[in-house]
Amino acid sequence: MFKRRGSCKADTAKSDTAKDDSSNGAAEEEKVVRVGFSQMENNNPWRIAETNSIKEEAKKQGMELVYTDAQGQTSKQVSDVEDIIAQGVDYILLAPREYEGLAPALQSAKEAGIPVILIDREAAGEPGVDYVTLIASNFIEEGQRAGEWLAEVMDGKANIVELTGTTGSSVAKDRQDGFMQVIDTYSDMNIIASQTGDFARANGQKVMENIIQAKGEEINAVYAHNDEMAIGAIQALKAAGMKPGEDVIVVSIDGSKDALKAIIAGEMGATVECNPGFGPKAFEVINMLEAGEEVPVKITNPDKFFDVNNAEEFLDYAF
Ligand code: GYE
Repeated sequence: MFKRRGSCKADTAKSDTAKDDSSNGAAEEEKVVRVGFSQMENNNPWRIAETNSIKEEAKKQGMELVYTDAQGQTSKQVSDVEDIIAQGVDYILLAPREYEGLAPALQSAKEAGIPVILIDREAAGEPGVDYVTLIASNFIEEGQRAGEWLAEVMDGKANIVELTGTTGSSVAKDRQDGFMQVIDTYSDMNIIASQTGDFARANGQKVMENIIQAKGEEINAVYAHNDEMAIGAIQALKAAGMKPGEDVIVVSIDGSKDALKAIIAGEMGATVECNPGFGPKAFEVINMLEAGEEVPVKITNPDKFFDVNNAEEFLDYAF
């Protein structure tokens, strides 16, 4: 029998009664679990890897996936979630583009009695009440690790360009905060420019081009909130006749295949891993809810760290 959503406090009594009713016999036993997945965009390899991981795992689990892509628009993502709710799914996997912006979607799902599992970013709400759990990396720690590596390599002295992620996202805020916590302890580690590249390669390149025009040779380090923007920045540096890896040390986050290749080529210094393979964990949580088990309100993914010492070794592993 199904003990669907047994541990989610967001449940309404009404839906529990309906779902827990095993008197329907065989029909109920065979019911396919339907999962909505609201993706925010698919504009970089990290997102595509995450989408594929969720799709593959849904298939493996024999569950039906109702999938939407908000194409980088927070307002579309809110209406995507409404559409998913209207389709009467059993669970929603939500990768929220913005922290505050997706709060209304959490409320709509709560009103409909559909448990939401947040993946990879946070949205404003109370864990265990407005959503079941958040599966994500520790973004503050990612920022700290990038900062520590940079401070060591630069001997505590650097003029840093920071390329930030999507404005209003929990991840961009945390990666900035974590990095600053470390940088602030060094008097000669300074951010000389900080602008958003929206987690995209082309934007990272464009923003970096402008910053190079303003700051030129003053720049000797780049901290990008993800690999795509770091790679865009490397392209901008090269186009301006500067040597990434020599004149300018680049550190970022994600651990993509392209980033590891850039490390091997000597153009990128290091990248903190942020693994996009959310499928297995997300569906493990769904299975736990199906079994009526208690789910922790936060599930933190472990992250590796890649630099010149292990980039080659992990090239196949990377997405
Ligand atoms: O680092 C980035 C993506 O939310 C953790 O978003 C995720 C970040 C990831 O677009 O590449």
